[in-house]
Amino acid sequence: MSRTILITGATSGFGKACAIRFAGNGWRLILVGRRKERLDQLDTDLASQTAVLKIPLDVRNRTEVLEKFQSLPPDFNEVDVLVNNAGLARGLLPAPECDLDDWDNMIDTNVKGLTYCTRAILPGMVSRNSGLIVNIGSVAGNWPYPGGNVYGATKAFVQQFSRNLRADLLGKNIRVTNIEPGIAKTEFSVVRFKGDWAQADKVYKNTEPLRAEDIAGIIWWLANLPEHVNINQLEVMPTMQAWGPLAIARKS
Ligand code: NDP
Ligand code: 8X3
Repeated sequence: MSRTILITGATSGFGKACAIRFAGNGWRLILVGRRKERLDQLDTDLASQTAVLKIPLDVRNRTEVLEKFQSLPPDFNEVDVLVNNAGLARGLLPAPECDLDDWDNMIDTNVKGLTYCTRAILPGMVSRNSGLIVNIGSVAGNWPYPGGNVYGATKAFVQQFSRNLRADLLGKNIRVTNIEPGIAKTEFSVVRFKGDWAQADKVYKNTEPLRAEDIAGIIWWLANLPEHVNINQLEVMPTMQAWGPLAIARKS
């Protein structure tokens, strides 16, 4: 029987690439995102390859997440892989200048939304004693950078939440992996810079970032590892990215 993957943030970037990768291999898809027209388009594109269930919702809506994820139709209610990918950065300003609405948005989506999705899907995995949860963290959860303030902190939450899930699930046949990508060309920067494509383009100018398909390939690899193997965390950067020196303020 074909297996089922639930992908949050399937309308773009990593999530969309992941949907395409798994559809091509016959997995049933549960696709989640706010932009319904994009879910419809993906459904149209992939319907010839596999069965698709579209769930247009905002992961920040706790009631809706729980309602929809806990009443999946019979063909889709055994989720083998949950990809907690929906997320965003808003702004790159220093903390004293940040908009609190942006901070709320990142915390509500990257932290709270991710926990709602996980909590809704976990009991089914536990009762079947089988499953894989792939959380999408970030290098920003490991390494601070100017303007990363709340975004990086939400991804540090994802890292520790992933590890704590492993601790709670010890003895069960359920795996949890936190993927921590570096710079990747998706709609991420357009969202971070609130629709300013010129500013977003500068992020990727004259370099070779990761591609969404690279992350989809890693998720595919994770889903096909032997069940006794758990990758706890996986930090991945493009070859053209590395660390800089620590910053030092000097008196003039
Ligand atoms: P994109 O902006 O291309 O995709 C983000 C996806 O998240 C979209 O499908 C969007 O769908 C969905 N999403 C955002 N907010 C919500 C919400 N409230 N409810 C439901 N879905 C939501 O960016 P990426 O593919 O790059 O981002 C995917 C993940 O990867 C994020 O968690 C991001 O933080 C992380 N990441 C990205 C990196 C990068 O450089 N690109 C590097 C490291 C991590 P919709 O708007 O339709 O709801
Ligand atoms: C996205 C990567 O470096 O822009 O999580 O924060 S970065």
